[in-house]
Amino acid sequence: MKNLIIAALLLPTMLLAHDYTVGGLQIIHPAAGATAPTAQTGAGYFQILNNGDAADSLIEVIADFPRVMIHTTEMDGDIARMVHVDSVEIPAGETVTFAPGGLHVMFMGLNGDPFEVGEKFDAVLVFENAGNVPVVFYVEDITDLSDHSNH
Ligand SMILES: [Cu+2]
Repeated sequence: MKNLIIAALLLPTMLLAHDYTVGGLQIIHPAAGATAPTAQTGAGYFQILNNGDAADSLIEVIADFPRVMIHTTEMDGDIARMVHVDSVEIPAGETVTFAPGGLHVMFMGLNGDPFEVGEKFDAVLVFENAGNVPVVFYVEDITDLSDHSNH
């Protein structure tokens, strides 16, 4: 990840909430959880507010990893399972939260380059109506309750 750090942003990340507004959508604080050194996957989170009059859908996330997917977490008895979702609707007037234990973006194929606190990386959130929204994920110390060992 080191080549993706944005050198200009050297301020303490914990103090900086960041957000992006496009049309009626507001994307709040994209953040990814720091991973173990050998992790193959990392997870990203944010909130999306839809202040507009029409629903929109997050249909894809693009970033510089071998594979990026939108997942949700479903409970199968006591076992949390990852389920791939094709799109996430953001209804008008509502907020959708990506958070540990629920919806998340899965960055796959870290291949020995783990997410470390303080790093940042670029991504593009692709919405059906709002189009491509470039964002920066901040890597933070986020407790991930879900088990990512099997994908
Ligand atoms: Cu996942």
